[in-house]
Amino acid sequence: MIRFIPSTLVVLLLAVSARAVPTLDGVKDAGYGAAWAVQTVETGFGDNLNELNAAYAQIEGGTLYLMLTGQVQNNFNRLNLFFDSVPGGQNQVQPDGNFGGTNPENDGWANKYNGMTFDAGFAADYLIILRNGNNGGDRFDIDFAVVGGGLGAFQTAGNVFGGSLTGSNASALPNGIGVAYNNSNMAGIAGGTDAADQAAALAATTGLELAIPLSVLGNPNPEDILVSAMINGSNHDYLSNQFLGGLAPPQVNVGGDGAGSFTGSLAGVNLNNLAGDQFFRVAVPEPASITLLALAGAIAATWRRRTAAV
Ligand SMILES: [Ca+2]
Ligand SMILES: [Ca+2]
Ligand SMILES: [Ca+2]
Ligand SMILES: [Ca+2]
Repeated sequence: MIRFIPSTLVVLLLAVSARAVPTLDGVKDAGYGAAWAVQTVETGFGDNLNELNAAYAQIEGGTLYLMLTGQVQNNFNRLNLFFDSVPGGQNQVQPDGNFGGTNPENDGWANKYNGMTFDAGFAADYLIILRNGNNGGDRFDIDFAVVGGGLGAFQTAGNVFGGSLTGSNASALPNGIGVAYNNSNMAGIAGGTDAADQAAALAATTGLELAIPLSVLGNPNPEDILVSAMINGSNHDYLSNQFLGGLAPPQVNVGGDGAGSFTGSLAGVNLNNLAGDQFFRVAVPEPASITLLALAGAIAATWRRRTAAV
């Protein structure tokens, strides 16, 4: 009895510390555990070309690892990830600093998103833009922007995989963001507008993987990080129906007006008018020493009571 309790604690501690740091390779690691968002709608942008099957997250050593299974087409369509991780931010997106707003001018995103409204409860603070295609050779590009940070508040890096659509780069941006892309998914959800096969979505294991230092996101508490992921056209002005959190089926592409029309901007998109939250929470606190200590205390108390009873 006396030896049983310490060994239980040792096993517990080993189990918690054994979770491996994800490998940045575009393949979902086992350590990610359950998905934080699963696709709800078939893709309107092409099966196995543009689809977001599910989202996984893990925080290790002050870095958020984010895995989105699926792919974004090699025609420079944009996979945009907005983060709400600190107080304030933009629930309705402003134009860039050259057009009366406060946003950076990188990639022309802000003036196309100008007027788009996120769901209530989401006010964007940061944006990561991912795209790939062939322009003077195969390439994969990444941007990071501080929403509301002013014209120059961004970083951009082109051809981060060295002449390839796919690969891994652990320091793609100067701020330490790493990215990997594996575009080999040939399963997951199907094309269409109806309800997605969520079991198929959960079975997909390849796609986009990011390593994001929490310092880049304002050093938030892990449970305070919200992500709104969406596949957009190459000019940031025509949204697909691929969001995480997902849209309610049946759902055509969102387009620029929320109903699939091209309008030249996203000003007509109000995500409050589309059912569900088009964002998900990354509720993955780091292994909490406080929780472990509390658990150890509870076990020790039980042991003392049992010892006293004997
Ligand atoms: Ca991986
Ligand atoms: Ca915010
Ligand atoms: Ca598919
Ligand atoms: Ca919504």
